[in-house]
Amino acid sequence: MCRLTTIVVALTACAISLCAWPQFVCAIDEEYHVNIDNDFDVCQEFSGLSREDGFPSIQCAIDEAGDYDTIFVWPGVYHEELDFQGKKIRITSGSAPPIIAAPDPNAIGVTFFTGENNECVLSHVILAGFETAILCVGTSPLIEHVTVAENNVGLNSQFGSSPYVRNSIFWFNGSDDIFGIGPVVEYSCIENGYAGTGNITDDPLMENPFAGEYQLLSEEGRAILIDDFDELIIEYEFDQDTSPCIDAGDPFDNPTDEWQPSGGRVNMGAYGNTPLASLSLNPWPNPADISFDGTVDLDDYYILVESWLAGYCFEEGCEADINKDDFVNMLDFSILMDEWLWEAIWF
Ligand SMILES: [Ca+2]
Ligand SMILES: [Ca+2]
Ligand SMILES: [Ca+2]
Repeated sequence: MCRLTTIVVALTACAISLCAWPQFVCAIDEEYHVNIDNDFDVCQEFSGLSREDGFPSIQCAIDEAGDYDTIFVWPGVYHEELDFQGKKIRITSGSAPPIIAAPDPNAIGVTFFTGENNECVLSHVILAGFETAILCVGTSPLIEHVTVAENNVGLNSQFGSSPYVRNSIFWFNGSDDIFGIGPVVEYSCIENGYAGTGNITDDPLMENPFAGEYQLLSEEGRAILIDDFDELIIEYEFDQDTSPCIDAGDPFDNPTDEWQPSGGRVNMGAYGNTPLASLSLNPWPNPADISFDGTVDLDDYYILVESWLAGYCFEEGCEADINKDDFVNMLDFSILMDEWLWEAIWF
């Protein structure tokens, strides 16, 4: 036992010392940032380690990243063709989903042709204007919460590929949304239709996709990003219609990144499962879960008791008034006790 401990300590010390040498790449999961506001031609002038010092293009970040790193792309329109290079990385949004737009009409948006598997993830981005938005050649990446609109082909899957697409929207693509054999598509809105659990073909009612506005219409509220530097500030516009893609994502996904009312279920598309998700007309699945975290337990108890003792609610909408009779009292407390230890299906 003593010898084993010594060996472990020695190996750890060795690993630390090896990490000090630049030729050894150590397995530290890094977070890289991409910021379109930085000058486009000079990748090397930026570290990519913060939003302010973000790389000027997404491909700069892919080139720099190693396996298990995450690339946060900050808002803006990026005219690029991307190659994942077989790296086990996640590309996602830093705030409002970025638009990856075709630099020319023959361009391919994102190419997976170096053995990518489901540890290679593209999420929370919009792909628009490409000949082919996503091309898989013998690969099986995970593609979730993307909006793929106004391309010729949305996803082209070839040579034994089996990409897994979920919680996404494919709309206004000229010749086909999903082309080729092998894709598994679930909880997605596909204009031309595609077989798979939870898929729909209803008009997603995006705000104005031809003007670059891909958010989902909602009578309850469509988010407008006011500021995302010091703190996230969002205001809401109210529409005449509500998108069928709201609360139509995978019901087993944790929806708590969406602001309330979220309906307790993620939305499809690039904005789904982010603070900028369009708001829901559906109630949270259990009104006794006052804290909206998916369980009824001490969190909720403390909020209720605090409001009860004070004689009023602290939080907007008075969630502690579980039965909505304008009082926080024993009736609400008894509902909470009845629901004690309830868990949402995604918990
Ligand atoms: Ca929702
Ligand atoms: Ca709770
Ligand atoms: Ca009450």
